[in-house]
Amino acid sequence: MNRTGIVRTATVAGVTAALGLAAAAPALAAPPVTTAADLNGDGELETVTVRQTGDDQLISATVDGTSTSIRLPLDSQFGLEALRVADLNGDGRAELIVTRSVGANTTFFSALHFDGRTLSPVVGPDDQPFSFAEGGGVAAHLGYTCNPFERGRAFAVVASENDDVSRPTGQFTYSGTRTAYTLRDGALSVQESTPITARPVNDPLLAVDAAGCA
Ligand SMILES: [Ca+2]
Ligand SMILES: [Ca+2]
Repeated sequence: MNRTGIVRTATVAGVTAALGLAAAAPALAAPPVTTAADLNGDGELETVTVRQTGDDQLISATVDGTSTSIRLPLDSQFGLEALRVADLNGDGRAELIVTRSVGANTTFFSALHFDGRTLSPVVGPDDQPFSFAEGGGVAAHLGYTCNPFERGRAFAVVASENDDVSRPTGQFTYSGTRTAYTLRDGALSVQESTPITARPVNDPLLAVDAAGCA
């Protein structure tokens, strides 16, 4: 008889039971989610924390000993989502991508910029906090990436709709816009806006990859 094997099995079962109990315990409050990002571009990572405060998410960081925080609405149905760290202009200072709402197929984001003292929303050409999306399911093709531009990067956002969802999946085409932005001092300017007309999903104009901004 292999006694060692029995003991091991019993131990694994005990651990599983313990984990089961832990999982069944009621969740009191979502724990804060931390992310490391070099906000000021000095080569040292800062810790950025996002925590739920009622219907909001409070994003806070300490840079060079000074704390900064900003409060944004939270999709309370979905809960806290980790921040994405990006460098939208390739200047070595991180921007933060914050999940604002989560739909069945589409996630909406805004971006934060650290100006040397505080975190503030990245604004679009209209001077309003910029919003962008990823996903779209069958009806749309949405996303973003970053591409090399001059000595840094451009931030490219694709927003397109399926031309005819009644077609077979392999024949879907999308129309919309691919807009490349440059980010300076927390504000986006349009570098290039390219219409997308009835292109298949594998067309380069539709290419998006969030990792391109990491
Ligand atoms: Ca730093
Ligand atoms: Ca940057």
